[in-house]
Amino acid sequence: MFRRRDEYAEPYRIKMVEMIKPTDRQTREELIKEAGYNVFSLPSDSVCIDLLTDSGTAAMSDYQWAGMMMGDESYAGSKNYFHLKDTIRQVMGYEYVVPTHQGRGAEHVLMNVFVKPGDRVLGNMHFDTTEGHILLRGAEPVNCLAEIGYKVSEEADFKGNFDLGLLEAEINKGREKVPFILITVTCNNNGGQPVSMANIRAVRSIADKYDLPVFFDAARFAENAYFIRQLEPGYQDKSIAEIVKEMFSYADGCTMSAKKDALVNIGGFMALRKREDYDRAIQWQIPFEGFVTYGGLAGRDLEAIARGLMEVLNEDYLEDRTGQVRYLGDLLIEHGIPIVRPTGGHGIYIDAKALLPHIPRHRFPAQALTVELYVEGGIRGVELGGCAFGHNDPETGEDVWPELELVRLAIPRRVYTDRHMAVVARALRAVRERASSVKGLRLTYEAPVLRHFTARFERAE
Ligand code: P70
Repeated sequence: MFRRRDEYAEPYRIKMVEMIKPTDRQTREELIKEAGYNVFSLPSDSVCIDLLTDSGTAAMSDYQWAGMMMGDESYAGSKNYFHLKDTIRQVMGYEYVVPTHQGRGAEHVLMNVFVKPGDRVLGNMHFDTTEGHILLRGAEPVNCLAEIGYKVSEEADFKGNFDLGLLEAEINKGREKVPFILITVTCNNNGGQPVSMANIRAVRSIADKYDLPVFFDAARFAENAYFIRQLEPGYQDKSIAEIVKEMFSYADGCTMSAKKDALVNIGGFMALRKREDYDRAIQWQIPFEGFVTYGGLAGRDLEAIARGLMEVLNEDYLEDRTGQVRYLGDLLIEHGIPIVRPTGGHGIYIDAKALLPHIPRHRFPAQALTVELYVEGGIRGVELGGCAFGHNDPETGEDVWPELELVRLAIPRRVYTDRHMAVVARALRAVRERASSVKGLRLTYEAPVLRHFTARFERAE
């Protein structure tokens, strides 16, 4: 099913390197305190191994860089836009393309076109920016993830799947309040877990029964397709390109953060099947993102996306990419670190509640672990737990906590080697060994939406 890591080598060689600046523990202690115990506020050159995100952090290929020199920077009708449009038609099967500055720009357009105040947007598990945009429209994000998706230590193949019964029950609470169904591939919040083709197909048939549109949040569509190829019966002899085409055939369009599976440093788009949806989308794109053929991006960025979308379909690349994530996961399991199982497509998710059971939810165990990992090894992960997804209920004044309290180590694409992974594993083992002395954090500042990006903390005694 999956080849061992030492049975194959990286399917690329390295042409340019970026030096990493070493830091000492004392300096890191001072820097993290200054940063309000929030790794988003650290200067990146004080980070040795940066696993904050796999978004916009990929190493582009020589072919993509060559494309950057071919940028047509015309305000209207850039040839790179037409290249991107042709590529998206070929890869995804959608005719209409709305470039945006990044994924959330596409989400903004999608929500403005389809969502009204009081609506309920159903998905397997909405990502935080998606949730933010739904809330900003005065609507409600509703997750219909299958129960197994919340069970961090239980092994199952497609933990990003919808609970189809729950999805239908949610539709039946009021069909007219549901603007569309959103399938996020892979499911970022619970570990980069894939959604099976069978589940996608079933979501489509439920949508047809109620005459609802279906969209993908396609940020990691190629990684999802790779898991389908490896794990789902009937797909072993299909190419990634064929699987991707079938996935997208079940939806009316997608939003995409090109910063993930288009292997670029910036960009996004919305792709649509129907002309009438496109005509409505560009009414929001033009004022917020830019003219229809560039949408906030330079021509050279559009070219790099077009080239990246083809490159990401390469099976050797996807094997190496997901294989490196699994390699780190296996090392952590060996070191006794509780992680979400099985490992997903783009990162490792550590169960902070299990590693730091003495820290209560309101002292942010996952945030505390993120801080400790930085102090220990200069490694930057990100909290996806009570700070990112928790909130204070304005009516009851009570804290509302998400199901999961995770620290994510997202692996940038084609950037780090397996030895970097080994260093990460060693640092985490050191934190685990002194886990009982790790202190929680007190929240001292929070913004009303997407608070994790700018929150500030102090160490609690
Ligand atoms: C990540 C980044 C972005 C994202 C996503 C999905 C499934 C849409 C978007 C928005 C965000 C992030 C999180 C923590 C630290 C840094 C960055 N995900 N849908 O790393 O796309 O960022 O292009 O606006 O995962 O997972 P965009």
